[in-house]
Amino acid sequence: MIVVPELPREGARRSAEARVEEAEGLAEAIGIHVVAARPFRVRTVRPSTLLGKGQVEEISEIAKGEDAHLLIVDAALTPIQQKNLEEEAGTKVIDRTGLILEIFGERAATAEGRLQVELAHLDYQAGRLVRSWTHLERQRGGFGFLGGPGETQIEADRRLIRDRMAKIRRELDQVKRTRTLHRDRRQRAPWPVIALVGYTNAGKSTLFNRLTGEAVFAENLLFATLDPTMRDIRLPGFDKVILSDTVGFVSDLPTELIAAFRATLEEVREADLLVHVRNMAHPDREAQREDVKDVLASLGLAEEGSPPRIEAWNKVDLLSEEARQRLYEEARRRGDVMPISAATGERLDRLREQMAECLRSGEQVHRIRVPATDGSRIAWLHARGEVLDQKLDHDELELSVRLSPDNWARFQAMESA
Ligand SMILES: Nc1nc2c(ncn2[C@@H]2O[C@H](COP(=O)(O)OP(=O)(O)OP(=O)(O)O)[C@@H](O)[C@H]2O)c(=O)[nH]1
Ligand SMILES: [Mg+2]
Repeated sequence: MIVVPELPREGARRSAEARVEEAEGLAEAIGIHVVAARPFRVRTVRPSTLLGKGQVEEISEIAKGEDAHLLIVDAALTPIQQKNLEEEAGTKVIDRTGLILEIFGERAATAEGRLQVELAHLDYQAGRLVRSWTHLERQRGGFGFLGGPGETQIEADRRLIRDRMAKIRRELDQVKRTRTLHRDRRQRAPWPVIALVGYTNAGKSTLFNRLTGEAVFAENLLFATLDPTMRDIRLPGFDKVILSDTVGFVSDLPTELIAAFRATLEEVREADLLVHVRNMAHPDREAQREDVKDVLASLGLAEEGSPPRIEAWNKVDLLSEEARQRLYEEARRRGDVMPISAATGERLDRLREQMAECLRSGEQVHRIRVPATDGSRIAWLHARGEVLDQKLDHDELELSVRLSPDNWARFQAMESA
């Protein structure tokens, strides 16, 4: 059963119904069969259980009546609150962070993704009393942290967890080095990169498939995509542009996971353009937009020099004619947004044009090699561009520099001079 606590400080940023629906979507994303889901308005927080005493009793009643084995609380619980709730409600309890970690645990497909999720989960677990979840494990099988591995963790003390975390970090470093090598190889070619970002279920993968002609997993499922995928696309005036589909964001994304996924989202950080895909048919689209902005900011993408952003206003096919016309109107005035439908293909040509235009006017990161002794050219690059990274490779200096198209052209002219 799912409980969505409406806390006093939260205000009315999003509707209770939409939160219930999202929580259900999250639970269903890992095959949990939901028997009851409802909001509870919390007027004053009872520190020991978050929810009020009467509310917990009511929840316990419903859980018994519905024969629910698991209580999902759509909030962040302290370890103590979680334990107290388990005792008072008579079911296992998992909070929003735990639920999201579960989903990521089940979905992460690459070695790196799995390591990162495990790291995030250990971090979360280190602060909690570990329980056994064997009933769920039997029900679902799979990778879930709810089960098997949890058993061994029961005996494990924090020290063991820390040792494991240290080991995972070392393995991750190794994986990252390999990946950087791959990326270097790709980036030496001067193709611009566009990354699709946005709230989970906004339609990023559907748009990705439309633009690339590929068939990556796009489902009406929260967190359908976890690992970034990249493909070439053609845009007007460009031989080749690389498009990247990425993991979707969600409100209250566990901080452990933000840290863990920073590396996976490196493609996003190094992109030349971010296309923020939004589900314009969602009642909480504005709140979702804020959530995405928050996550991007926490990834260091709100600073100057970050890639430019445009918004793809997706799912306009689901809107009334009148609402759709309003969006078209606004888009005409603004120029940095494009109403589209990834499902019907509506206005995708215009989105392509807009992306191309943005790339042309925007700055780009170039990977440049110059002889280490060529002080004047190195100084020029530092003066004209933003040097993101530089390293010495034998007697050459390899720099990642963000340059305007003008300066890039000037530099190339210098080089051939
Ligand atoms: N009606 C309509 N449905 C769409 C549109 N774009 C995507 N969808 C549907 O929305 C659901 C989610 O689409 P995805 O492309 O998987 O969304 P995503 O942003 O990649 O989601 P995550 O990978 O979970 O972050 C699917 O059921 C799509 O068919 C659209 O323009 N109109
Ligand atoms: Mg996706």
